[in-house]
Amino acid sequence: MSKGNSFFILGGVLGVIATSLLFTVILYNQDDAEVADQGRVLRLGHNLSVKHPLHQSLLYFSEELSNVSGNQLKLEVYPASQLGDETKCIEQVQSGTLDFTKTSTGPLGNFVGLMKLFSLPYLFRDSGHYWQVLEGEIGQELLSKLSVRDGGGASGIHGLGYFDSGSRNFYSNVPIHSPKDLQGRKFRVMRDPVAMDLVSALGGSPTPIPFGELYTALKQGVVDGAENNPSSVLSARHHEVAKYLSLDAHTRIPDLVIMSQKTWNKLSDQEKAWLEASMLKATSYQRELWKVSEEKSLAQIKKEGVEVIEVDQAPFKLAVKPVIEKYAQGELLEFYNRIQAVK
Ligand code: EAX
Repeated sequence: MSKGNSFFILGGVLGVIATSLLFTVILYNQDDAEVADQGRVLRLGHNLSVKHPLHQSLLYFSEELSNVSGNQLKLEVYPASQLGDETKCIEQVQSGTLDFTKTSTGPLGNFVGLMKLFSLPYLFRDSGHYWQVLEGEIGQELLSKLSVRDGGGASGIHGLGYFDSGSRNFYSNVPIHSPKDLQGRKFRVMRDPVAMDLVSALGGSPTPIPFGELYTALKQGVVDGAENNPSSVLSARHHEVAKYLSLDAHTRIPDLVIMSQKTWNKLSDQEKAWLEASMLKATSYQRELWKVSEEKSLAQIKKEGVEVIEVDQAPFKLAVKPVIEKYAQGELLEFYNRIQAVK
């Protein structure tokens, strides 16, 4: 090979390398431009209606996130069980096919046993006690424990923050004044073993049904009643098919915004900070909205013909004691005692 030829070949090779490098740089910059332009889009699925204050709070969370990140991190909210009921959404979050869900801690107890704590009857004295615990050291500790599954190891879930979900009360097609009125009747519960035991302890038959299917179940008489807060009753129009609501306030189970640990791990520190800041704002927004909504919803369902019954809570508290004894064991008992000690 002559000197001239090898120079020619070398020149060709260098040319190809330079061209590929140039294309790589152009393509890389284009990718970057796209991320900057469109932002990262995450998805959240939940089971409540668009009329529910929780949905409005999630939209607020999404707006805050777009604002604080200058549209670099966005959240799409899919309501009304479009992406599945609560348990299905938790499973998807765990496996990483869904980024976020808003769920009651009720069904979460099947994934992280410690969450059953929140389903214990009369755990909190009132709304003040509830928020003092959730916003304090105990609440934050419990939130971080969501990432650990029973017996150690990762759960795949990252807890982001609590929302108010008020107290849960029985509503039915018959008036309930005391536990004996539950006898021989079927009550819908979440997919939550503690809620099942609670209804049984009061003498009723617990029937787990996804929230999105409950209207039909009540209408068709598959169940005689259910238990929830006034905002959920009204926004799902259950008051059309259950004419009595008893203010027994047997539980105060929080709603939670949870994330897939896989998604969380993919985010930059900046993105994580944006999420935390928006969640904090959404939490205070939701608390205010909740207070108004709870009162208004109760007044509205009364206006639409529901009889609201003030009950003596004492016989309810007495009947559910064995449920507390059954679940308050080990670590859960430690948290139970710490919560009771918060004044
Ligand atoms: O998270 O299923 C239920 O009864 C829950 O209260 C509802 O999904 C709120």
